[in-house]
Amino acid sequence: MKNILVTGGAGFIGSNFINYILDKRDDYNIVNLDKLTYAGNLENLIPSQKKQNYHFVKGDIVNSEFVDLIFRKYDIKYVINFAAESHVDRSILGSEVFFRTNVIGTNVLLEAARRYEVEKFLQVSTDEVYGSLGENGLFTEDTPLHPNSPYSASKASADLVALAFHHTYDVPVVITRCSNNYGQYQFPEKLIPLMIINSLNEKKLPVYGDGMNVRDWIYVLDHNKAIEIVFEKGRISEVYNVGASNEIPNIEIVKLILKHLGKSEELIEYVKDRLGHDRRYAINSSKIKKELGWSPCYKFEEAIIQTIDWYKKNKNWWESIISGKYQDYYKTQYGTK
Ligand code: NAD
Ligand code: TDX
Repeated sequence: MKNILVTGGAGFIGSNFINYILDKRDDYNIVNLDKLTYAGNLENLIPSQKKQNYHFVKGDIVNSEFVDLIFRKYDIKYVINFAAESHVDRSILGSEVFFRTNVIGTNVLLEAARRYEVEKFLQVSTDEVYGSLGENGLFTEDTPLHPNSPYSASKASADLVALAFHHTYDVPVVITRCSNNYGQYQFPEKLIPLMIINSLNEKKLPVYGDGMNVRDWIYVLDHNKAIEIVFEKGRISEVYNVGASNEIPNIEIVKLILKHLGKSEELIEYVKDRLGHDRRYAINSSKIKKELGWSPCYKFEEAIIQTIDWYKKNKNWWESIISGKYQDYYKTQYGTK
């Protein structure tokens, strides 16, 4: 039995990971440590909740005494760190909590990993640490770090802390850097769920700038399969890029959503651009493919339709989220409710 601390497991990618992994493995004992910020939602974990090898603990990764207690109580030997403040726009509105959770929190976990001599520490990172691309080229693992937003600067810092803990103390760290995810349970502040939900509600769809910024989209389960394989077979101190070679300008995604839902393109509203908006991300994943045998399984054309239909069918899930505090965020970010 592997005792694995999964942090941030009530968020979008972490909850999909836990549900996926516990469905196929009974040799993993998962302890999910999550602060339940606005982005954490235990409803995402209903498929896992009754399993004997799943445990939930509410807590903050920044709290070192509490983290220490969890490592001791559950005899933690492995860590997969998903916990983070994850939204670029919120980091532009206020960056402090990003550095607290993403940098200090990762440092606290690494200190505990060192004390308790963990056997592997997987840091879940992002392609945004590389900055922005021009019209050509792809991010490889050797692309210099050039984060442009407070969010990506905090994630790049966390990567450097993790690598330093390997270099200095031999903590067995491995890092994944994935491109933009989509799928079920994604918080509706992110492009795809926001546009789906606004379309369903016949609300305006706020497209930043000229809508031609490009993101490289991957289905969340393909990302999670990459995490599984890096966790099992990834070489210590290495970085693995993860992406599905699926570059799409934002406006095309927005139009695809409207078309599938049978809504008018008149709902599109071009709004003021995001500050410091990265123009293009695109990932070269040949290292993880060649070395570890991973490759994406899901076709964008099918998985995006499944995702749109999931939000259509699961109004209960998002209706409670978009009331209350989300409305305040929306007003601050978009100037309208
Ligand atoms: P999310 O915002 O949906 O979930 C984050 C989770 O972390 C939430 O459950 C939240 O409650 C928890 N959390 C936040 N602060 C915490 C703290 N101090 N202590 C404990 N728990 C805390 O994020 P996500 O989209 O699922 O992203 C997960 C990870 O993957 C992040 O590290 C992110 O940087 C990375 N990532 C995301 C994407 C993407 O497209 N969403 C792509 C690449 C990498
Ligand atoms: O209302 C919007 N209008 C708009 O045009 C929103 C929310 C976004 N956009 C644009 C900005 C980006 O070009 O859509 C694109 C995608 O935006 P987000 O969904 O906010 O994602 P992004 O900023 O690319 O970051 C995401 O991918 C990498 C995740 O949020 C990060 O956690 C991850 O690390």
